[in-house]
Order: sequence, then structure tokens, then C-alpha cells
Amino acid sequence: TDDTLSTDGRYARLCRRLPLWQQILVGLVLGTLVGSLLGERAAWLAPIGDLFINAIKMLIVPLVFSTLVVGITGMRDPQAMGRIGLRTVAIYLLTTAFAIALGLLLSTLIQPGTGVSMSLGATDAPAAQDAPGLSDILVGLVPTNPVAALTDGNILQIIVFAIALAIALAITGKPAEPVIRVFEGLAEAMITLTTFVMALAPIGVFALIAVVTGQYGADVLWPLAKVIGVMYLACVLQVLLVYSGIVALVMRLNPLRYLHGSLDALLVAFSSASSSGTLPVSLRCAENNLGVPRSIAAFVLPVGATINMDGTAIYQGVVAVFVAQLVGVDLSWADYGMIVLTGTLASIGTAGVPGAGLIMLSIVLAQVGLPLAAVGVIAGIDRILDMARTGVNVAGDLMVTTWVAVSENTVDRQVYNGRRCSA
Ligand code: DAS
Repeated sequence: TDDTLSTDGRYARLCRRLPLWQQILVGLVLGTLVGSLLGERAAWLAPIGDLFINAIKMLIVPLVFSTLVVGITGMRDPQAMGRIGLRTVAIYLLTTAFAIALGLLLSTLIQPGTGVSMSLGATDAPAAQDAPGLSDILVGLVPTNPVAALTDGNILQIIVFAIALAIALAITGKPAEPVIRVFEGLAEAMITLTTFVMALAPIGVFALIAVVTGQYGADVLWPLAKVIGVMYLACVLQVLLVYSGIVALVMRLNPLRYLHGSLDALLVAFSSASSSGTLPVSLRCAENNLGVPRSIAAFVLPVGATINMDGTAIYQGVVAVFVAQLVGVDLSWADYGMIVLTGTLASIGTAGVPGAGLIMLSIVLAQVGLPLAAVGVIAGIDRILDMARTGVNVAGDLMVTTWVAVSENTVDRQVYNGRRCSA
């Protein structure tokens, strides 16, 4: 009965909450130590990290597709999807624009690029791509071949097809029930499989961090320590001030529970530098720790992992100002505005995989006439920046998913406060 469950958090700890964050943290610390001892030789551990990332990526398509279909067919009023969808995209765009402004502000105040003597040289920066046009993004949402979308792992097309199929299944009624049962079984099996894969997280994170630590010596990091510092400061402020502030003041929830409940996903995001790769963990955290119903998490999180990249937006802002200072260019207010607009669009177009933000950086620099060769300078430390921005990307997705559930009045506050397992 509920009262026995609510006595203390002890029962909660026995639940399927992912008590992994402590083990992952140990893996992260040990990986840092071993990486700094082995140096370049730590690269021998790379296959272990790659195996872990591949195992998580193996889950994404079947997990997202099945949980989204089950989530929507299980909704009392599928029409709510429209309201939830609009609210989700609006909040995502709002937090992304705010994030890029924070990055611009801090970089302008702290001036990481001033006094840094560094020759840009003609480095092989990725070619500047055109920012994805809004119409291209919208037209590209509808899959011409759903099976191809599934095999290609095109998350946005998979989401659109899953929503369309789920609404059709719900409307079809009795003849479609066996199909819904199959999806229910598949969703549960995929969630069980996620738990198995997550048991490997401490080892996977150990290897990933050891390789990164071994790769980046102080000689590479020191000259750019200021821009790394500004980036990490902006990321910490975004999570501890902006996100936690919204949780406390807007959602009226305990922000420490949000941070604790998100830890597993944040550590995997930081170690893997892949939002998409972290998606199965984010889904588990949202449902098991934050009390978000599967129907909302299974929609809002995959959309967020694809289009909501607040950390990447911060990164575009911080680095654009850093490069302007590096080459002695004074940015005008119009330039700042262009960076916010282009950086927001670029972050929407950024894939949830390692290094994607670096490629999109060339769009932002090109828009304000800054030298693309600077991308080559940043590339040398990009993984260190990518880990932080991916962590913020995932933290933002989890905050918005909780916010949408609160706005739909469907957050299980007992689960959120750690007094009960999710149903
Ligand atoms: N690594 C990307 C992600 O997974 C972010 C980026 O490269 O900017 O979110």
C-alpha cells in the first residue's frame, strides 16, 4: 500500500531506479587516472568504449519507436499530442535562444580570446555548410519510406511515423489491438535490454574517459584553457541556475531531485559526447527517477535529442566571440543577433553525435564573417568542449520533458520525490 511505500526512501532505492551514477562516477575517476598515466597508450581501451556506445545506439530505434507508439496509443486523448508537440517545440526554442545569449554574455565579459597569440593558419576546417532552411527541415520530417527511416535511424522521421501509426492504431480500435500488444511487449523488452546495457556503463565510461584523458595533454589544453573555462562555467550556470531555477520556480519541484534523477544520463552524456547515444538512459531517468509518464518522455526526449541542443548553442556563442577576440574583430549588435539566430538554427540541425557541433560552428562563423580557419584551432580541444555541451543538451531535454509533464499535470510526484517506483 502507498503508506508503506512512502515511509522512507529505502524502498525507492530498491526500485528499478538506476543507482548506477555512483558506479559510473567511479569509472569516470578511474578512467581519468588511468588515462593520465597511460597517455596516448590509453587508446588501446578505445574498443571497450566504442563497444559500449554501439550497444546503446543499438537500442535507440526499436526503443524510441516502440515506446512512442505504446505511449501515444495509451493516451486517454491522443489529441493532446498536438498541444504537447507545440509546447515542446516552443520551450525547446526558448531555452536554446537563452542558452546562446548566456554563452555570448560570458564570453564577452571574460574575453577568453584577448591576449591569446595563436596563428590561425590555413587549417583544414570543415567546409561551411548552408544552415538548414526551415522548409527543408519541415518537408524532411515526413518519411517517404518508413522502413528506410527505421534502418537509417532518422529519429525525426521515426517520430513522425510513430505518431501517425499510433493515432491510426488508436482510431482503428479492436482489429489493431494485437498490433498494440506486440508493441507493448517490444517496448518492455527494450527497456529491460536498456537496463542490461546500462550495467556496462561504469566500464564503458572508464574506457571512454581514459582515452580522452590520454589524448589531451596539458600542452594541448593550456593555450585554450580560458575558452574551456568559459564554456564549462556557462554550462554549469545553465544547469544550476537556468534549468534548476525553472524546476524550482516554474514547476514548483525540488531542483535537487531533478539533478539527482538526471545524473546517470548526464554522466553517460558527458562521457560519450552523444545525446542520441544517451537517449535510452534519458528515457529511463525520466520515467524511473523524474516521474514522467512514458507517453510524454517517449515523445519529448527523442525530439529533444534531435533538435534541442542548448549546450551546443552555448558553445556556438562562446566560440564565436572567442574567435572574434582572437582575430581582433569587434562584433556589432547585429552580429550578436545573427549569432543568436544562426546558432539556434545550427543547434537544431546538429546531430546528437560526437563532434557534430564543431561542423555546425562553421555556419555561425561564416554568417558573421569570421575566419573558418578558427574551426581548426578549436578542433584540437573540441572533444573536451563536446562533453560539456552534450551534458547540457541532455540536461535541457530532461528539464523540458519534466516541464511538459508538469504542464499536463501528469508527473508522478511520489516517484519524483523518491518515495515510490514508477508504475
Ligand atoms: N555531441 C553532440 C550531442 O551529442 C553535441 C555537439 O556536438 O554539439 O549532443
